[in-house]
Amino acid sequence: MKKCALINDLSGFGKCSLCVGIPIISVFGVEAHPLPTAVLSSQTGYNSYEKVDLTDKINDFFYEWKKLGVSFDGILTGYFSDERQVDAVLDFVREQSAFLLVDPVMGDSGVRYKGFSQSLCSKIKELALCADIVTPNVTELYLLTGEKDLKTGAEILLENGVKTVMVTGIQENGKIGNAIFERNFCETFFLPYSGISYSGTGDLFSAIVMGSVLSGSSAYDAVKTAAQFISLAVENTDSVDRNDGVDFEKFLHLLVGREGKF
Ligand code: PXL
Repeated sequence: MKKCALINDLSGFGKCSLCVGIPIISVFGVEAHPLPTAVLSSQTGYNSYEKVDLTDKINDFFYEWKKLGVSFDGILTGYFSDERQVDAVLDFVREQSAFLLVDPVMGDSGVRYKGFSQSLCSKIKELALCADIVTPNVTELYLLTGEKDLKTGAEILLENGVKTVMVTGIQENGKIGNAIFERNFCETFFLPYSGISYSGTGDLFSAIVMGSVLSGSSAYDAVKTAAQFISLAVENTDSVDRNDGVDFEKFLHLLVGREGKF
């Protein structure tokens, strides 16, 4: 079976990060191997939460993985709570010849998430530039490139080594879009927008893209699969609080055996 390392946090409430990544990657028939960057009682959008930072353990975890002699087909990264975590991942990525998808988790709706300093964002940018696919939302693309224009921002990443840029959460004329940018190619897919931007949709997006690509789909088909799945899950979400995330569990079966085609 293919193996995917998932480097992300584990949050008890507010469906996101590893709680989303593990089931999604598994449903594609790919082994999910999590490495938690932090353990939280809930994601940081709630007013109060407890957090255990695992920065001091990350190199020990990688060391133990290396002793096992494992190699990965894919590495998917998400939330980091410290620059030193990103440095450890940069070393690990350079040692593996895995397909790298970096979800540059840094902010949303025009603001940085709590705890994301300028220097942490710069480190995440360094990692993002090593990636095969980067999946920023509109805010993160701006934080990565300083560009508000999506095409110009995506081109900066492409010119600096990224193969595919997928921009999520593009709001236009009451619709929500996801765009794919590659050298000399770009396309945006729009779907109806409910008006609520739920937490965790970025994590769903990056995990579905990774699962699709590792099961043989093109990046183009992977974006469509992710966008359609999230749209369906959002439409059928009961949560009143955006922090609770979307009810993706009800639709996991739709991804089984799809090989990236929804
Ligand atoms: O979904 C992004 C995310 C991931 N992990 C943690 C978060 C957030 C967004 O707020 O707080 C801990």
